[in-house]
Amino acid sequence: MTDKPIPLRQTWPAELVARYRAAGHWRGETFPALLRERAERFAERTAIVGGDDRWTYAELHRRAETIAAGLLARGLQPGERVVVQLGNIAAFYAVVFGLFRAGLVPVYALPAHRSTEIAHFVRKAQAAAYVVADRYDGFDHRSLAREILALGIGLREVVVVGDAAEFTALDSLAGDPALLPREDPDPQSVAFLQISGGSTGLSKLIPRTHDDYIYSFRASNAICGIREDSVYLVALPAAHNFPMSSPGAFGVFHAGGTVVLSPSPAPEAAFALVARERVTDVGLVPPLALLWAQAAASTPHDLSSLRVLQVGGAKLTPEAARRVVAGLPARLQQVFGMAEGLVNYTRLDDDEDTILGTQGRPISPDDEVLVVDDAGNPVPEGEVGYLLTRGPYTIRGYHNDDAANARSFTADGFYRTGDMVLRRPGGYLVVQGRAHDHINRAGEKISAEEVEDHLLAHPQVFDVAVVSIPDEYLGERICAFVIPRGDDSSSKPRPPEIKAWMRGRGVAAFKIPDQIVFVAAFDQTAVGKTSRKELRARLRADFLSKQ
Ligand code: OOB
Repeated sequence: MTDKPIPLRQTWPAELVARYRAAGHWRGETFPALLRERAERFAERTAIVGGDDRWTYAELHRRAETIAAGLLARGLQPGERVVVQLGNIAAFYAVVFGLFRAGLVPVYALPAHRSTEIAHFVRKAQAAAYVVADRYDGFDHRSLAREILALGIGLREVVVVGDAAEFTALDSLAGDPALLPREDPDPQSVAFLQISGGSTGLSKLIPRTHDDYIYSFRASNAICGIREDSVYLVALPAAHNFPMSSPGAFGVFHAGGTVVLSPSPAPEAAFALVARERVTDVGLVPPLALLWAQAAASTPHDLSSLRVLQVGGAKLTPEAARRVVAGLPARLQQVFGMAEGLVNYTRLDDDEDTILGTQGRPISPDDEVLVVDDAGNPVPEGEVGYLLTRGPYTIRGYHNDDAANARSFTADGFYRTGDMVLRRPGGYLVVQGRAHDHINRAGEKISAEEVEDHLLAHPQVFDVAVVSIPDEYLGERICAFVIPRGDDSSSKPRPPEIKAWMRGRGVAAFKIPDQIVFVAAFDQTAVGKTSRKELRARLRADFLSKQ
């Protein structure tokens, strides 16, 4: 790649750095040191259970060291970025800790991502390498790797877990330990790039530092009661921020507990693991929590080890919360978080009204939360406004995206979350929805604009508006209103064809519209005066009124 690498940076003003350190939030911990120390302290304890793998802390550490030296021996340079697309397999954590150890920077892709998303991450992060599983969920990731390499966008190395074909096998990596950095990284440096839910267009890259991220899950551990004897089930995709750090797998590693990986979040797969491994904690999105609560009534598996059931990623309504509480033998904890930083939890000892009716309050006394009106002025407590936040683990800017940064951050460094909330006494937040068009499909965030962009490329699509429609199971589903090209109805494409065509463009399956509605025209009277936001709102309202 000829482009000069854009440096990874995430900086807070000096007075805030001093405050976060003085408060003991930022302690100079780093990921390589974290694993090394846990491997000393908890050497023979089980760190990870996934498939046939059952690794102790010593084993995880040994594997990470080997991967780190092996990647450097392959010519990767500290500071370079590596897109990691692995499912819920033990190797995910060995790879990620290996990258940290080598000073390489993981970029977390989800298993569902396809060529469009992966190429975007490689370009935006200027990634030098891509780590994939040979196959996951029936999909051959090596063919995707071939496609990305053929684009000639700077990728030099592909590492494969399993059958590597022409690529480098993870298991073959080896290198002289002398290649490894002698010192731990700067705790203020960027450890990895997480991806945003993508409220407009494709996902943005979120640089998180060692200090800020480790603080977020160490403090989460205290709130969620994660300890050495905790057994945490990763049911959602391991690369997502929720099961990664709220308190997630990293929280559990910090505490010396055990992380169990479920290949699927469905009750059939997960319940057997809960019973066999005596799982104590799990995080789910609302539709899954409802499914679990329903399936628990008739399962032969013993779920009595469950202590805390966390639900987040999308709104859990009070009624749904009641059903979850009634159906499962665990305490409910609502989690309202974002990959950009801020995470809110209901506390385990909160009263029922708070647990059922709010999305919790921030982790940190130094999380600054503002709820403001259109003009940016704070609204009174109990009134709905836009949520802005700043604090010791919330980013101050995206990587390599000036336009998004200008939009998403205020001059004094508050992140505009895009969420509408109201604040109750005690700082508890109740999420009301999104300020801008974006679909929260069972916790997967989808940009209406991104889907519209794809559909507009279809030769028989004249215009399109993509909206979220309330859905009993998913929370929201994707509905595309399409004006076909020409007036010859025989040329009108059929919805399955449009869906297949979009799949063929190499986009994650969760972005394919669930429903396609053909319309003759969008309201002509307002043409030119209507923003897409208003158009989408009107189409949604019309559609729902006819249901
Ligand atoms: C989590 O992170 P992201 O980055 O995938 O999505 C963040 C967005 C929030 O801005 C909000 O719109 C929505 O997801 N959200 C919720 C919610 N939790 C997240 N909306 C309503 N109620 C909730 N409980 O989704 C995430 C990151 C860390 C922990 C948990 C979730």
